[in-house]
Amino acid sequence: MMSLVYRNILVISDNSHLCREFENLISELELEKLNWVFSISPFSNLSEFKAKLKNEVSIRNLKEHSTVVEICKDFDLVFSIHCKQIFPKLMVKNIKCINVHPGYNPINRGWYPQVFAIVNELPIGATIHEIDEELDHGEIIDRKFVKKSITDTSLSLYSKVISMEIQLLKKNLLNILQNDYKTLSPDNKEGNLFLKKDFNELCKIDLSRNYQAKDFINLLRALTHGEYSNAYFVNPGNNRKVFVTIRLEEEE
Ligand code: 0FX
Repeated sequence: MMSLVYRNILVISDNSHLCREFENLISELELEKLNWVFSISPFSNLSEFKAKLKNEVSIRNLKEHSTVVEICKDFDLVFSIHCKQIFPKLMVKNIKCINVHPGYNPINRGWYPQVFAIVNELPIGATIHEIDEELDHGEIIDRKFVKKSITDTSLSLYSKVISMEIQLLKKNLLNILQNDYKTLSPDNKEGNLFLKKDFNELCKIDLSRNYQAKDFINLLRALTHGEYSNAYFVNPGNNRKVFVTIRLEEEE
């Protein structure tokens, strides 16, 4: 007989696709009997989440002290499924908080990990870890690399990482709910940390800068992500941004 330690569980997310996958996993593992509550950040699109999820969704602003106090009172476990709000100290000190991160900690801490993995030629994967007061930094519950190929763009690599996050959740969710797992603390806990401002900086292409061909192709691969307008240079004729993407095709 499975003995679940946690029963009142808050899931905070700003990624509706992954959140839906998480709901599916709850059904697959027949865990609906637990008290699952789904929330998003104030800046996410509530109607998008309402349309996608089976569960009810509400907004929780972690900058509001009263909200955090209420969470600490009402829940004994919190999952961040790509939640873009920083978890306040009060919360991480009082409740078990778990993060699902689209990077291999501590190599790929921070924002848009696959972008920086391509630019800096770093390995990449996914991680489930306990949340501490620093970003993507807590004790590691599980992590796994994905294969990065020279033809990957940000989007194709991101898809592999998302699949790995789902696989890791499938493998670890029951153990987490039973509080039955061993954590790992790497020697160099700091690793690499990249932020949104680093991404914004990468996007500006200086037309007078010299690059090695490999580095320039890597930069464009890293900034090519479906319909997003990321990399750009400024048209000297009219000062308007010109957005650039790359298409890679390996011969048969
Ligand atoms: O939810 P998420 O996949 O993840 C982000 C951070 O990367 C992650 O480290 C953090 N733990 C989580 C809370 O938030 O982000 P997203 O859905 O906003 O973007 C997904 C990918 O789309 C991103 O990795 C790169 C790409 N993208 C996104 C935006 C908004 C772009 O290439 N350009 C953009 O302007």
